[in-house]
Amino acid sequence: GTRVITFGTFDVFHVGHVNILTRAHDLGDHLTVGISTDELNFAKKGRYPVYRQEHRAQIVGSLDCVDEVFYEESLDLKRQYLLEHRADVLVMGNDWEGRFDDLSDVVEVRYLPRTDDISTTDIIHEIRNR
Ligand code: C2G
Repeated sequence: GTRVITFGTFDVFHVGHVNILTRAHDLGDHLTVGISTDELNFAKKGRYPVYRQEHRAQIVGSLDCVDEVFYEESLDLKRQYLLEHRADVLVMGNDWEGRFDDLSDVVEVRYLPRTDDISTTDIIHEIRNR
């Protein structure tokens, strides 16, 4: 069967996350999700996620459309992760358009449209301003 893989932080889990994960699931027979670690987020964005990695992994791993989760510790290990998990298709939101094209020799790279008008950052601001 076709093995699909995707990556993300999935902090303050919302409907945009549901949409990309269900669409990723529908592209194959098995979906693996790499959950960006707290330290990777700190390195990338200069802040820690609201939800710690264990909770983010538990939430994503509890979905019917997700078969397996693991921790993504570095952006530079993508190729290794794809091989370890025997991925056929890499799915990313189109905010990453073009960024992983160099992996096309090991997987089919698919960028799916993001869900409009929702993001973790907006939710954090919305809560803060109440
Ligand atoms: N997403 C979406 N629509 C939104 C918000 C997010 O489709 N409104 C998608 C993103 O495009 C991404 C996934 O949901 O594919 C997870 O988003 P983030 O948690 O923001 O992931 P990010 O921090 O970009 O981590 O290795 C790559 C990175 O670790 C991806």
